[in-house]
Amino acid sequence: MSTSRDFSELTSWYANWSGLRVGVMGLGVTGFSVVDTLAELGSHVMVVASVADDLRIKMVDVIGATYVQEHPGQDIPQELVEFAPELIIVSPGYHPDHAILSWAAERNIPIWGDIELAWRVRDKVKTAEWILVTGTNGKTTTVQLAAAMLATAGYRVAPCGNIGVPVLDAVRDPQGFDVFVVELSSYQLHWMRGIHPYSSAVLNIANDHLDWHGSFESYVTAKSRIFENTKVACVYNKSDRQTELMVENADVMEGARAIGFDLGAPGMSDFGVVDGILCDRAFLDDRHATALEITNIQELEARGLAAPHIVANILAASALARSFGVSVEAIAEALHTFRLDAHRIEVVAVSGGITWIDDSKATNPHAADASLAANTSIVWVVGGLLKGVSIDELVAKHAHRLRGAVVIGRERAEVISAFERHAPGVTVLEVLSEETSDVMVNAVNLASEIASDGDVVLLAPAAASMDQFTDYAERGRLFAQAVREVVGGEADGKSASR
Ligand code: UMA
Repeated sequence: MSTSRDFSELTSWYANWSGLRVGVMGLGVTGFSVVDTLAELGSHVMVVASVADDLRIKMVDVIGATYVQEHPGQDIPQELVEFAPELIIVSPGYHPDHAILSWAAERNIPIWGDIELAWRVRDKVKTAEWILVTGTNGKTTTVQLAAAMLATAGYRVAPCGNIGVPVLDAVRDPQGFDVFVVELSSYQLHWMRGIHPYSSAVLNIANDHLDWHGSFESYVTAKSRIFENTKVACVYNKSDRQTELMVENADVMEGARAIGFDLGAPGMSDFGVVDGILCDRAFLDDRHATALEITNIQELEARGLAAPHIVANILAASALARSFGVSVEAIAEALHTFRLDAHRIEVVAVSGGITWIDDSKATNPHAADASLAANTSIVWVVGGLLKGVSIDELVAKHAHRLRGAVVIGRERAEVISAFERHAPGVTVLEVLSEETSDVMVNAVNLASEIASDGDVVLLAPAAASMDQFTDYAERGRLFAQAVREVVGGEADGKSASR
């Protein structure tokens, strides 16, 4: 059963994957895309997961792979040991210290993420260029913006990756794509090797997922991989020195340029804002003396896209699109019809002078910080899974704008103690029920006890949702539903400014 496989040759869909024994970890959307791909390539596949839905387990059987249930804390499954995998492909949600991964590493079994497999087999239909996007916040919006700009310019484009569509699904699309815009999480970047992106962007870096990565340094190290081997443009945030350092330290391809963006006036090779006009000073011949106008803040205001963090996302996406040759006219046209997803600073109701805002997507303190900073008199609905990140600094920074707080989530004690230490004058109420169906109804009732005319009730939990909800979308949806039931009011259908 010893391995004689030369992995350096497995760099094409048409290479010899046949008979390769691959252990796949996880049977969520990623794991299934990996199993399905490898089965099509003729590999022998065993997929291991602690829980998986019945339909996926059945489909694994139908396509001729084997599913093995793993019991965390117990020995490596005997079936996997006997299978003797030559390669392990791991889903992003697995912690790198997982027992099976340690077992594989001790045996020198290579471990890849799904992104590496997708890169190797990307020539199945048509070899698309890859544009990569990461950052603590704003990834999905930036990916959607860049994809919309590229599509308006006439390219066949696939937004994929952490956004919810496995890259392997895009690779296997029968019509093929010209370009992928890939959202990458720090989990995916941790395992990523050997990718040569066309352009890549890091939007911002703040504390998040520290429980997974162990420290801020290793989180940054994982994120830094995105710039490796970039061919054309490394896009970084001029207001976030960490992202600039990441570009400076990256091993990029000859000729790749560093392109900065932020809300200030752009230097040469940057994107920025002058007198309310968003400009490109990077992709034009005479960038010493001139700049190209992309759009202006007034236009963006009319479409609910003028919040500072959204403008920053627009500048980053424009930089990526311009690096690919998209005209400024096509970018402006794409912005004309672009709409933000739900749960991103969405005004769900205005009633009795109180504005109710759903920013359930604020799953970490960095995102919640931007929401809080945009308002002056706030009743803050906060709490959830803190992911090992302290909320203290955030509470201290915004205490002066808080009329009160309503604390949700299972880790309420930590949140409440942050208020006791850093905002002792602020009224803090606690949602005691942990039933998914009750949490938001209780939260909205408590918030209406504190809020009065002119206040904003802001759901910006600074924490993940999975302790009480399926995901941030369910958390936001139940909040909006509770607001409508308890207080009524009109929604304006736009994003609020921060
Ligand atoms: N599993 C175990 N044990 C573990 C971990 C996972 O058995 O310790 C199994 C589960 O039983 C299940 C499977 O693994 O069978 C789930 O795998 P997964 O957690 O990697 O999730 P996927 O369904 O494959 O979705 C992943 C991303 N999820 C995570 O990174 C946690 C999705 O991002 C992504 O959209 C998808 O791949 C396609 O690329 C979600 C996310 O929350 C939206 N991402 C985080 C974020 O954005 O903050 C990083």
